[in-house]
Amino acid sequence: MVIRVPPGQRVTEKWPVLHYGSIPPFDPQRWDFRIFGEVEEPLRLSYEEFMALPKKVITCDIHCVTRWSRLGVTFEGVAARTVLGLVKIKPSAQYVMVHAEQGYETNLPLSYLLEDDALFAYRADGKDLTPEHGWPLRLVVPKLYFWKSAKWVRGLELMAHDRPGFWERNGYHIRGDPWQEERYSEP
Ligand SMILES: Nc1nc2c(c(=O)[nH]1)N[C@H]1C(S)=C(S)[C@@H](COP(=O)(O)O)O[C@H]1N2
Ligand SMILES: [Mo]
Repeated sequence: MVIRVPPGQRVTEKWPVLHYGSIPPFDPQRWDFRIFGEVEEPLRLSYEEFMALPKKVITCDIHCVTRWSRLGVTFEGVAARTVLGLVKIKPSAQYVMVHAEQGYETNLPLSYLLEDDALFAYRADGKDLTPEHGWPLRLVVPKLYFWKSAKWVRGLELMAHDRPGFWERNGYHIRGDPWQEERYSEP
């Protein structure tokens, strides 16, 4: 049997809503997605351009650091790999800061976004994402705790050195691997 629930997690059938701040408004005319930092040339995609990228569907389990896990969620969107394939990444790039609406940001090693399960999702379980779950676009990084899966995502900053994001500055682990129980940073 394959063990699907990381240590210290409880499975929930519901999908809790969890975020800091309020649900941002969405205006497709003003929305853009930017890739900048350690790239040969920064990129800006309009909403229309982003939505024209090839689609991918994944099914994965999600694990929140507050100890709920939801198993077998199907997400539809654009592979993070596909999005990153649109720029020339400098060899110096090792980490990424994921930027979302209202200044939310979260950091992760670039390697997680190049795995084949990392996705920028606009649908979940066969329906458009609801605003509280990140409409119009959220990141999904199944191999890390769910706080790394930024809702209302607007861009990626490639970085040579790691830098803590919002929750990471507020006590959460710098990496956040649920299988290693990397929940909080050492006091
Ligand atoms: N923009 C943004 N994304 C965010 C957060 C947030 O506060 N702001 N919270 C994170 C946390 S802690 C979790 S557990 C998940 C929750 O996603 P859900 O509400 O779709 O379950 O979103 C993550 N993405
Ligand atoms: Mo979370």
